Amino acid sequence: MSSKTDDGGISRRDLFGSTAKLAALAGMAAAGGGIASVVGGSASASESKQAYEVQPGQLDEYYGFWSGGQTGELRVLGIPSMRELTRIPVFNRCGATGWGRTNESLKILTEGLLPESKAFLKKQGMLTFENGDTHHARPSYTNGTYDGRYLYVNDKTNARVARVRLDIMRVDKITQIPHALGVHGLRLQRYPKTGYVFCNSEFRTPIPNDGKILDDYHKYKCVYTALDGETMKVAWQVLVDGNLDNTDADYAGKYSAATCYNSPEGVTLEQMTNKERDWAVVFNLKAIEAAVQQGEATMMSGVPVLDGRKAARSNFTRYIPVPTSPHGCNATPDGKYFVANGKLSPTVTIIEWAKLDDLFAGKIKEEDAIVGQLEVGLGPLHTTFDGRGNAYTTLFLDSQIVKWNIDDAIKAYKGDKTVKPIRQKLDVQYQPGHNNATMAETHEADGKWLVSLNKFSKDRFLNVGPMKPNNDQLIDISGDEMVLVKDDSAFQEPHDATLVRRTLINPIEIYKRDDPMFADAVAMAAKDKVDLLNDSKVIRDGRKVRVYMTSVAPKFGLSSFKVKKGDEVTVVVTNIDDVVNLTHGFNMTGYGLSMEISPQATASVTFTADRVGVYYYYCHQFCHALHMEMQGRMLVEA
Ligand code: K7E
Ligand code: CUA
Repeated sequence: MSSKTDDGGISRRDLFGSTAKLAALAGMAAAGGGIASVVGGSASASESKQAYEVQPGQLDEYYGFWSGGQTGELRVLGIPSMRELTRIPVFNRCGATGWGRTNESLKILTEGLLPESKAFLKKQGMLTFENGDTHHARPSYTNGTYDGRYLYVNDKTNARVARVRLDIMRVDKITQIPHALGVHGLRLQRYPKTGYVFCNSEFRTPIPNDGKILDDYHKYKCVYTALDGETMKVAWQVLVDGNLDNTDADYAGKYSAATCYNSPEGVTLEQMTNKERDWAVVFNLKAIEAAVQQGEATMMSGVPVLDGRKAARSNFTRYIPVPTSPHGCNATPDGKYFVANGKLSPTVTIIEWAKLDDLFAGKIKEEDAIVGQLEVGLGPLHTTFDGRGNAYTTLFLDSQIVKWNIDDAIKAYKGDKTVKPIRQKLDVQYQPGHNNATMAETHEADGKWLVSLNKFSKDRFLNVGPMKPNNDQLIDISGDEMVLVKDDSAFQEPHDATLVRRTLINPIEIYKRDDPMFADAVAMAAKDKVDLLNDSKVIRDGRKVRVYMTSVAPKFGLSSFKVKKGDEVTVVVTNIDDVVNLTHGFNMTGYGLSMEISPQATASVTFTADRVGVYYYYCHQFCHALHMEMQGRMLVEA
């Protein structure tokens, strides 16, 4: 597994010794030692340069897309107010929308599963996985900035990627990635557009994972996946060494990169961290595409797979040595560099995209692609940018954000002793993971606001029991100094957030009747010769019963319907109100059913009428003064 580049090039002075490394790990587990003092001047005395209060009735300047972590959902916030505007159900179940229970959502949650998952779930009596773990949510790009079409998000637990339609803020496709357990890092192709959704599978496994190889972990493999963001089908996979963590792409459509830990390819903590170097793996997209087109890939599970492991000596990958266990991988908005964040090493490593041409051509060595390595503090996890040449790195162990200048860091690495790249360190409360600044992952980075997503809140909020909220802090970065302006509590666990100028996101207010979300229900109604906007009627088809009804405040089109015990019943509700904000709901008592029907939408749900008696359905959205009266009865005869 060793290679000449493993220990080449970089000064050892920036590395932790192995003792300090384990102490750092212990610190991570125990929420750090204490609160670090402010280095390089406290900002607490400074005033925010911008208004951060958004007055009642005023609108925010940015959308913030928050991953919902272990809840499996997404959240949409307004920035700078930090008001939570909505939630988007993704991998979770949601009573407000019926996500995970309606026919429309179940189709999306099941159709992209791998055959082996479908078979497994069936035996468990489940239709789909019922949890998810979202870490990285990113809106789609055209020419290096957000285009408002889609947003993609990973499920680390079940190796899925979901696509959200930003016009309705609902998921429309979910794909499970083959040969992967735990899709963690996710970033998008920026140029010419998205394009690829790059997915890191974090855990090494036998491929195929069919039980023939179990404990022989040297035979495990890891894949880097490019999903086609339009078709949501896997375009290709590349086998890599080590465990992939985070990923990012350039601004030219030529390369992507991933941080990679566990170069010793162990399975215990000691084994995984027993080397001083891991890698930033870089991927040559053109070489990969050419090989796939020429049929050089092995087809596995219907997906072309190429070997980009070191031993294969391919032109698909290069392994740039960086200090052990790097974490965040962040491309600078000027398109020139990406930064690998040290985590166990107190450094960030700056790698120049343009040097990759020479690297893949064999003209330079791996370590020569590195143009800077700056000591920033303890536990650097993620870096964001202000578009003015500065970078902001979270220091998990120091509980700080460190602001540093990219050009100065490069000069210092070249030996210039006159520059001081570190501009400021600001305490945050506490243990930050990701941070992100407004538009920072586009060529339009504008350096106004930064959010620090802190894992621990300890003393910052009223005590809510042993499990505390996270603390998402808003920081003004528009001036020379960072100024902390706001705390915002968050339920577990918003790993990451993206801040997007509001003019780039343009959701609709009322559904169009030809929306693909409910195309199946519309087609079913057409077969039944039902006009969804006008008809409310029951159609019996053997033991299948289809109940069509309209909803218009404050009435359902049917005040009752009758079925027989054991019938398979499909209720289809169409909201014919053509009024902004006038959403109705449909809940069936005793049957565990709930769904949202927004203006001009159709929603449907199927169940077996196994409980005899009288059951009420009611509208669950307070839609009218007579909302309580918006109800009807399902009569189930024995
Ligand atoms: Cu650092 Cu999953 Cu992006 Cu958490 S990851 S923090
Ligand atoms: Cu419709 Cu309440």
